[in-house]
Amino acid sequence: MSGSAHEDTFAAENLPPQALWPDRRFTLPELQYPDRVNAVSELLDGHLARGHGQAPCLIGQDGQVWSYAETAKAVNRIANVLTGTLGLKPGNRVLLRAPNSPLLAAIYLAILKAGGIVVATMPMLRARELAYILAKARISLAFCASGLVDDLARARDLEPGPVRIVDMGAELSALMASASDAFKACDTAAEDICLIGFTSGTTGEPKATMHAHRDLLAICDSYGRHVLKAAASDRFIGSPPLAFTFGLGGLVLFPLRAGAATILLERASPDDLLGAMVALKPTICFTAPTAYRAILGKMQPGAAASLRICVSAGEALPLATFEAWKAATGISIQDGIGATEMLHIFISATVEAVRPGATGKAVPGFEAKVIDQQGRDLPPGSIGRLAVRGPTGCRYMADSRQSVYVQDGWNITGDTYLMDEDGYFWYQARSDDMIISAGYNIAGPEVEASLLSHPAVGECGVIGVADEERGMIVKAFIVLREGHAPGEAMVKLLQDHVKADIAAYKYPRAIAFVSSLPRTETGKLQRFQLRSMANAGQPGPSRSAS
Ligand code: 3UK
Repeated sequence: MSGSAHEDTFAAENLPPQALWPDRRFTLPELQYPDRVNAVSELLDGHLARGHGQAPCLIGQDGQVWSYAETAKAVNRIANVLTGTLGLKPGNRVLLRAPNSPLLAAIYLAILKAGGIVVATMPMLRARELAYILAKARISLAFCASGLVDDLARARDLEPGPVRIVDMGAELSALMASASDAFKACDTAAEDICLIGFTSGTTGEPKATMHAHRDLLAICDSYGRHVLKAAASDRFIGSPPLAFTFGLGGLVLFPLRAGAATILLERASPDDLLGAMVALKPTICFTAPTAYRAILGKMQPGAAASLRICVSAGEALPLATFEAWKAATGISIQDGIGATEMLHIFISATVEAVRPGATGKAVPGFEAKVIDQQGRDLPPGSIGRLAVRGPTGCRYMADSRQSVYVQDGWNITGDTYLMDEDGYFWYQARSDDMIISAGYNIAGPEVEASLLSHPAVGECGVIGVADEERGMIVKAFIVLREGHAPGEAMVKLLQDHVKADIAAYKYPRAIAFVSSLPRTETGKLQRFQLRSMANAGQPGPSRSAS
């Protein structure tokens, strides 16, 4: 029997029409799942049956360890609370609002196990943004960290429907205390939707992507199994929140699939991450390129000695960051491009084959190609739009933008790429961020990478700004490292550096010095903010020259 287990049919009703779905390909034997599967039975309960119950599973910031057996019991308790007192029916959406922690991961798994649909949100969201999510995903139940309830309560008041908010502190503890630690997983179909992930949209309303139980396993058995190749002895660490699917995969799904341990940090600034690296001896790190760069500036020799694999995603990994990390730690950071729409990484470097500066090759199970504006395949060496397909793919919830992301069964990520003769993919820019200056196409990230290779530059962002003569000119916003002063001399120094490093027409004709760059909660540079700063004639949040 392969019918849905959902009693609440909201998800099925809001999937895009099947004609607009991407082609999903299950080309590897390990991607062939039974029609009925609950991801949590595979990721967690299976380990107990195999006698792995005493192994460490979830580790908190304080170093406190939950074994696989303890995690399974907590998950069962919460699942009983969900289906009992809280009245959860399979298919209901449950909102989560909390920083990463073992308890948050346990609640996440409990919702999946009970057949619910997780809608995890970034802790930084405010009432208005939360209200949008409550309405769009039709949510009536939420779990919230004690310190973050205010904005969620305000969001609820903006909403017509009732929303039960469970405080993850004392309230949940009390509910769990009287719940049984045994729970039989909901008999979900592999295709039952189990998570709705909102994109951290830089333009327009956030899009809601839908993923099924099968998809959670598919990223483990493609990227996880063939690229990451984690062992049960590994200890994962990282900064992305579980609401960002980069974090969900890297800090929950991959470690559990491998029977490994995962360190879940409530506070995960570069300083916190570095502190936890020293104290908790992780072996695999998932974070954004800017975090690797920030940590480098503060690292004592040996601080990262326990690490063996470092994964970077969310933004292109600048060559300068790759090289500096390699020099400091001996480790080649593995870049990988992923997307909320695809759930996780689909093109990645591998340990065996890192080509510095390139993102990498298509992850086993995925296909990737470069196409032109009309959708025709381009030969190696050409620059065009990235198209991918594989076991996962984009399904937006009730959103007309489905037919923009999925064309001819391929997922069009919105990135401009070049594929070389050997099948390595070289990132150029977001397609709508390409700068066209005096007829030349210039990719902002390439100019950023060049600037970052200068010792005075801490962080930078490059955009095109309107120019009468050239149509657009390249403008760089730069955060200088300590001990370097802004001013005309610095502008000239950095311009000359870029001219000597890459084709001279790409050099930034305008430079503004700022104290910080606008970033999303997932660590991405907000180029649209830089553009509006440039349009408003404001050089940036603070001091400036030029
Ligand atoms: C950009 C990259 C160059 C690219 C994500 C890993 O970032 C994730 O998902 P989002 O939906 O953003 C997707 C877009 O981000 N991007 C991501 N990684 C890279 N650009 N090099 C990279 N390595 O524009 C992409 O289309 O926030 C990343 C796993 C899960 C994710 N959701």
